[in-house]
Amino acid sequence: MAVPTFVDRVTLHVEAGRGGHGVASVHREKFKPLGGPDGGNGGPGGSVILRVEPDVSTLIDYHHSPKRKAPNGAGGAGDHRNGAHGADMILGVPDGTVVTDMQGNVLADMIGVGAELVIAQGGRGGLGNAALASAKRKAPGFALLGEEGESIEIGLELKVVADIGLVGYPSAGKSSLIASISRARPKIANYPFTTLVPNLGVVRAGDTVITVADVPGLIEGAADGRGLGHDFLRHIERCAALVHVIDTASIEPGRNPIDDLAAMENELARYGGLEDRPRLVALNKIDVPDGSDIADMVIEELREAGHRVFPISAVSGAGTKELIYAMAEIVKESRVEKPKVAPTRIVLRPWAIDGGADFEVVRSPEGWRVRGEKPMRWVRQTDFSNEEAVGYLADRLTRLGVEAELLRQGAEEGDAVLIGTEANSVVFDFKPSIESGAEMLGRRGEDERLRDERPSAHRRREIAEAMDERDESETRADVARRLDREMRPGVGPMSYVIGSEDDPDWNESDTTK
Ligand SMILES: Nc1nc2c(ncn2[C@@H]2O[C@H](COP(=O)(O)OP(=O)(O)OP(=O)(O)O)[C@@H](O)[C@H]2O)c(=O)[nH]1
Ligand SMILES: [Mg+2]
Repeated sequence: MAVPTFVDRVTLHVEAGRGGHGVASVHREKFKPLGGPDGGNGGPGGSVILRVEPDVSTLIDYHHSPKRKAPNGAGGAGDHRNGAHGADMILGVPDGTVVTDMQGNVLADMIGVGAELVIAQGGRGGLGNAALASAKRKAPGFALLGEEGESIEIGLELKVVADIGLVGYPSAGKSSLIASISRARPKIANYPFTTLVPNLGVVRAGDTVITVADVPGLIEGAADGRGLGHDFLRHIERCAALVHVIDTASIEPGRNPIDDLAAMENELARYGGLEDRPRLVALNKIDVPDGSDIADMVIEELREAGHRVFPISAVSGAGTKELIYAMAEIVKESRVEKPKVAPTRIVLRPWAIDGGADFEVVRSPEGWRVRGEKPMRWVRQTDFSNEEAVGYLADRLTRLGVEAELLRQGAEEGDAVLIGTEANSVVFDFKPSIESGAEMLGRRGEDERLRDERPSAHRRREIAEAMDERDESETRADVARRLDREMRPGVGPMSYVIGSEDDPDWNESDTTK
């Protein structure tokens, strides 16, 4: 089998980047071993974004590599350096791509060049300890973890966006017609099912520009899977009108324009949903003498039955102008009725942002289950190997009112409290009102030097003292610079990661306790 060049249905697994972790770091200068927290934040992970691109006409790329992951955010660093953002991953899709979840629910119908869908949001970066410092917690010895990026499996299905769809038996001349009236150059041959994938052509009729889709041929029983089946009819679902291309010169027994038209209508009816679309009938191949005779024979009957009929020749071009103008008229009318969606740069989010209460507490056999966007996010951000970080989580939950709600519902000390998804939750022992931040602070929080005097205050005092003995010509800035030179020769500010070997307070026994 030939290698496919057009694919209109794929399953794609996308994963956004994880956010970088924040870092717990302390600023250090030579004579100021504890300058304050300076750990930077992690960068957010890249999101995965689907975007309608004008030059993409197939989903083939995703057929070849059906897994895509956006880059992670970088971790924060000392000296207030934030981690780099993970770049967003933009996945180009053709106009008319329908995005579904694996249950088949439509998440978005992507129409119009530039339409965007953030399909997987990058994880937030974790805050570094500098950003976590507060009046109560001046030098946090922990940082928040970056969060996982969202990941989701989706279905992409292309439904071509065109104004007019050409339908007809194989070899009726659909591809020949589109080649004759537009610059599209589909394959044309005298064997059935030459066309295996839809072709789009742009047709001009005066000042109206319309797009025409040529789809594979239909045969009787297509709805039962005969021929190419009728799956590809999805590519004419969006069309404002259909043009029946009927072969007047067919030599196959049992074929004639009247029966052909009835057979096509029958298949369209079995596919369903296209009943309301206006139809035009093109009797093709009138350049062939037999074809012209047959066209003359049936044209009145078809018109009497209410059809708008156009005898044409895709090869000679006869009659195609009238057909084009009739197509344009219908399209113009439908555009007036249903004006084109103007804003193309819509950013859609498939998941509603939690709008209700911040959390809820429900009793389950395993214990008290806390549900809610915030508590779950906070748990994900918590480094459970760090007691102070766990204390910070407890504080946040208390401030949100989780503890009060647990007490109100009758939770008792020692009860299990679960936060997270059913499959993956963190279990706590309920211990009401003990873990307020100040008490939780470990060794680092006890460092009173930081409390008495912030580094800037200390420096101001140093400078003020030196000002009394300065040379006449020295300004305050000169004094400050001289002090820096004298007191910190050759040593610029630096920082160390808490718990690392550079941490002056670090020793083995602490980390193993
Ligand atoms: N003489 C004549 N031949 C035509 C005309 N239109 C198409 N043909 C011929 O009919 C054959 C089939 O034409 P295609 O355009 O490939 O037909 P199709 O409807 O696209 O067929 P499938 O893609 O197989 O469904 C080719 O040999 C064409 O050259 C016409 O107006 N006059
Ligand atoms: Mg064709």
